[in-house]
Amino acid sequence: MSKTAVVIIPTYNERENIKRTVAAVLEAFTAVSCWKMSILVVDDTSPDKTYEVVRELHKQHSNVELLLNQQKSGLGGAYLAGMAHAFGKLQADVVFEFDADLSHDPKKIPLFLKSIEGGSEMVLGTRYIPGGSMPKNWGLHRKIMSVGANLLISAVFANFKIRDWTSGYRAITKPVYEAVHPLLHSGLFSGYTFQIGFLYYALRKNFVIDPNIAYHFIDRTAGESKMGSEYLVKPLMFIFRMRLQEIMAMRVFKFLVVGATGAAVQLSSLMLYRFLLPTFDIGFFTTFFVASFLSIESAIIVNFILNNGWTFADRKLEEGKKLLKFLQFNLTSVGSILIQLGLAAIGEATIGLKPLFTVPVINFVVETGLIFAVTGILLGIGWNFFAYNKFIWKKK
Ligand SMILES: Nc1nc2c(ncn2[C@@H]2O[C@H](COP(=O)(O)OP(=O)(O)O)[C@@H](O)[C@H]2O)c(=O)[nH]1
Ligand SMILES: [Mg+2]
Repeated sequence: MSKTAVVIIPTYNERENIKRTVAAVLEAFTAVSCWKMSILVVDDTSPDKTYEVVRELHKQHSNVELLLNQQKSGLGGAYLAGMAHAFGKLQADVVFEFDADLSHDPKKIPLFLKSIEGGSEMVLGTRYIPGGSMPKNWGLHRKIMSVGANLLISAVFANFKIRDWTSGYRAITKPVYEAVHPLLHSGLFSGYTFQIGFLYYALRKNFVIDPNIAYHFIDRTAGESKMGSEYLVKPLMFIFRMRLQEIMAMRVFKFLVVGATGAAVQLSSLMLYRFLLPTFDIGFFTTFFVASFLSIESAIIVNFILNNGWTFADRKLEEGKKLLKFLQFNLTSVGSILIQLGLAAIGEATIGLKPLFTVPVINFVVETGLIFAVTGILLGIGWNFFAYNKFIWKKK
């Protein structure tokens, strides 16, 4: 049984373009075998009555359909409505995103389908790889903006395999749609945010994505673009918000926040104990050692509670094991102190304490001792993270 693919074309005031676009896509269908191909135009009741032209086309071609929205719902809203209709009533296995202004070369459609036959679950048309390009008539600054924005997105998500995050030429299989569309709603995900957001969630759900169908983006010759520079801020906010959420969910980040909290507790409680202890009249040195010990232990307790409840919440300790693990936790902390002292001792014995250089303006002299201390602290932090993972909150 052959599979079904629906090319979804959202339109808003594309009266001058839609006829040529539909003709070109139908022409491209003739090069496709083994797939049942159709076109679904999603029009938001365009003031220029684009939908009337589509109704005429539907009379001539049984595989050209119109979905008419009563209100303008933006690019994202149009695609979500179109996909629901295509995967539902039209029983599509794959849908295409395709612009009405002939910016996308329909002759590439068979390549997208080939990739899906080869196992891809989502396929991206891409402008910024060999074989693809931006419009010749775009000025240099517009090209730089376009490439720059996409490079920025790659950098923020640390994913340079995807070169074109905003391209509106894509093929999407049903499983991807079903996993991703509940996470999007047209209000928030309009314009480029819809394209970036859809791709972002497909990536996070680990679908097989082929980002390498190169195409030459042709500038529209009729009608107006709906995407102005006002569409830039929302996508930027989206990518930074998502990335921040990811970083804050990362174990290393939580571990560092907890560590810093512990350090703050240690310092402030040290001051408190040194203020309170003299009332017991136990002498200066005893006071000093007891206060130091109590403040370190306070920090350890805070660290233990926060790491157990937050950093390692997914590996929370059983009630019965907590006491033993807490004692082990104290030992790992001793380990980190020993590492720091050991490094300082070795450094002093081999290199010795001497000034290295002076920071200009503030006249701060950097000494080898400072280097030993900083290295020791970093090693101590590394040891703690290793030991927590290895001994205290082991992977289950
Ligand atoms: N149904 C619908 N289509 C839209 C809307 N906004 C844009 N489009 C269509 O989406 C496609 C891409 O829009 P376009 O303005 O060409 O964006 P650009 O290529 O980034 O400049 C075109 O086919 C538009 O007609 C909208 O609000 N509703
Ligand atoms: Mg366009």
